[in-house]
Amino acid sequence: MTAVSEPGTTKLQIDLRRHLRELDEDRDLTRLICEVADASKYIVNSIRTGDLGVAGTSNLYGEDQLALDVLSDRILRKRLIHSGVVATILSEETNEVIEVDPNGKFSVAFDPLDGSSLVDVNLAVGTIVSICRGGNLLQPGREQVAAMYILYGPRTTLVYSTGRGVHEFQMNHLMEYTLTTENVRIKPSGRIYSPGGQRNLYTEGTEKYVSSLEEKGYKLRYSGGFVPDINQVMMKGTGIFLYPHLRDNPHGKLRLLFELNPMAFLIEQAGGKASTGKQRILDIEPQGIDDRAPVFIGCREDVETAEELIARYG
Ligand code: FDP
Repeated sequence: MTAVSEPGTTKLQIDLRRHLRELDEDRDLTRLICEVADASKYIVNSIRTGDLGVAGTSNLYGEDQLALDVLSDRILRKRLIHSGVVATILSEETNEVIEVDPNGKFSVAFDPLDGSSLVDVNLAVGTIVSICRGGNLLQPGREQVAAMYILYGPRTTLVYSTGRGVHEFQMNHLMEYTLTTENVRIKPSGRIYSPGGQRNLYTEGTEKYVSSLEEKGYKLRYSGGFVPDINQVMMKGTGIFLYPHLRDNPHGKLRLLFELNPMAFLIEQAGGKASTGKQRILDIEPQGIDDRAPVFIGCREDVETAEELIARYG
């Protein structure tokens, strides 16, 4: 892989488009990633106006408001449709497949505002995007050509990979994304765990797993937002996030096409691992756009320990 700078170094002057160009990325893919980045500027603005946009209410001027997740969906969808390079899009918000252009190069699945229920309590939320070649959305995650997320926290950051490492950018005062960390790497094991789902519904394997982490002194860090929780693992370079199969729900909660595939792609690119507890997330053959799966994602050895305990105890 040709890196723009040495691993671990910081270059504030490189913007997203230049980074993609210097890595010699496909021009249409560059365009698509930059369209998503541009859309996120409008999304962050909507979040920051403090106008919570509860659907069915009106704003100061008596205009009808859109819920923030609906608004974010419209912003992103419009940019993707006008990019000129997209064949098919699918949003977590509307759950409808939109055939944009049969000659388009890419299919895009996205969650425009993941964790939107956290906006009104002022916790971090994010946008997640998965990009595959061709118009077929139901491809296993290993076929993704790129994945990215944008985290709307105290700072707005964008993390992307086109299969050549994982790179982090930060939005500056001009609302441009500039490179902050190139070639993000995750350690083999960690000291943080983020457990989703109700503990009293964990299976024996997951319960033994979480207890083993606690015995080893792992600290609990769970925000309830998938993007900030994954970003924590990514940027601290350590940790494990799980949203497991539960006794009353063997499929888990998180959705394969919009959440798990893009995050698994990014985490693997950074040297981590992502598993259902039984198989690699990126090898799952999707059966439908609603597919969900349990997930153990983060430091490689921590995911492997989960797999061992689940194989033994379920
Ligand atoms: P949310 O329901 O608030 O939209 O998949 C959505 C998600 O949030 C993830 O962002 C988050 O990791 C998970 O669900 C949280 O689920 P719990 O509320 O069950 O913890």
